[in-house]
Amino acid sequence: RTDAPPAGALRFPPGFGWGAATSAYQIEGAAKEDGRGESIWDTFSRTPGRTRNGDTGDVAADHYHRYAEDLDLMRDLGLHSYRFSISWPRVQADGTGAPNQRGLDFYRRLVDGLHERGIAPMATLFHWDLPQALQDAGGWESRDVAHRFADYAEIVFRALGDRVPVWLTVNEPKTVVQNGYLVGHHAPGRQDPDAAYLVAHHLHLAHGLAVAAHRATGAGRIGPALNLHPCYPADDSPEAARAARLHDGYENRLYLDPILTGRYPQDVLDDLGPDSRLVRGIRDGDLATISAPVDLLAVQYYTPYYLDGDGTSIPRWPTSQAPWQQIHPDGMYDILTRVTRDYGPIPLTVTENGLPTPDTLGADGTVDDARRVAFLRDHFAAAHRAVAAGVPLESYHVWSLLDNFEWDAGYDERWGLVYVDYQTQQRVLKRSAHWYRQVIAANGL
Ligand code: GBH
Repeated sequence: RTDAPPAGALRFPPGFGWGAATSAYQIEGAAKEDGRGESIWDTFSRTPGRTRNGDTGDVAADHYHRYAEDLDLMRDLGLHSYRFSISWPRVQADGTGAPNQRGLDFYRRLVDGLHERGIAPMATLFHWDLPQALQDAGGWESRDVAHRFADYAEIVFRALGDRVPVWLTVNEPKTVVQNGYLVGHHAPGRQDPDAAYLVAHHLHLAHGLAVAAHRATGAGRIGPALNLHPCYPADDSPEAARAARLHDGYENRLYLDPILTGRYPQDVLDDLGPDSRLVRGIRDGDLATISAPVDLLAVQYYTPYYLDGDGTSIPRWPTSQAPWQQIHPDGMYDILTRVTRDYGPIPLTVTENGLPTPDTLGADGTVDDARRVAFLRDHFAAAHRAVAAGVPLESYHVWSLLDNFEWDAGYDERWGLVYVDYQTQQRVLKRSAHWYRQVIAANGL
């Protein structure tokens, strides 16, 4: 193997946390077990035409049954931290009322298994699998759902207590807004811009109410998990500069500002107009709730945008197997340094970054994902430059630990460090996993 560069060429700070990430619906399967209710992703993926090949998360990587084996893989990799999400409908089948103990027990076993292996759990409360019953009651268009989320969060805080050192509230509210309510490629599959931005407000409110519940009943640290995108103007024109700035408002500041500054970005509010449901949906006190102090900010970076004067995103860098992803490692540096510059020295963790590759299991039993190795090496190096520039980055989680259900792309896109043969559920460490183990051991490249 020539993957390993000279040891110590790029050393991360002592104690830097190396991790990997997953989410419940994407890996667990066991869709009908132990009292789990249905989520909007069950409904969506079972609706013909919604996902590639009609794929669903019914079985996924069967992690619900194979979690002990997966914990051993994490230990073999040498992970310091594992980011997973908790399935709301496992904890409350209909999203309200008494907790389902069997659902909570699964996460207790998982968290205990992490501690036994010296791996720090990082739990996301919501990674898109809203209980279907709450969707039937209006979903995130309903302000009440934010309060139901806080109740759910409190149940989880009480059940897992001090065994989870880092909590994340809502994974990528923007993706719910854009893919769930604008483009419609994700559950609940709507195309309603006016609803979309009200949904953004209620997701922010859910975040803030969960932070309040955490201060009252939780332990450890808590923060939001935002996917951020540097937005570059495609030329030197003032039109392109303006378009990039507004796009930055919709992609980044609409999510960062309410939480970290207690204000919505005025350019976005102006662009939406005074009659938008977002503007009309903001009540007195909401922004104080939303901007309750957080302990850290989780950043997820996949791709930049490059915008011409019309605001059209134009391709500039090579794309991955995911057509939306342009590979631009400097974007990692740009977004981390920007967040620190504009929002102060809040502790940062990268909770997702990764690449899909068309992996196959070779006749010799290996999986050669050289492109993933190169991608991660370049992005780790960019993060290292950001740390050297003073960014308080404390950990980095690769998306993803395992190949899994990639939402509307189904099982076609493989994002894992670990290959999953879905026929047998056999796990095989890819070349990138072996390489990552060396990175972790060396604390650098
Ligand atoms: C993350 O989203 C998710 O948190 C994670 O669950 C997911 O598996 C991972 O990234 C990899 O995708 O259909 O053309 O409208 C990343 C942000 C937002 C990127 C939605 C893809 C769909 C573009 N994603 N977007 S499109």
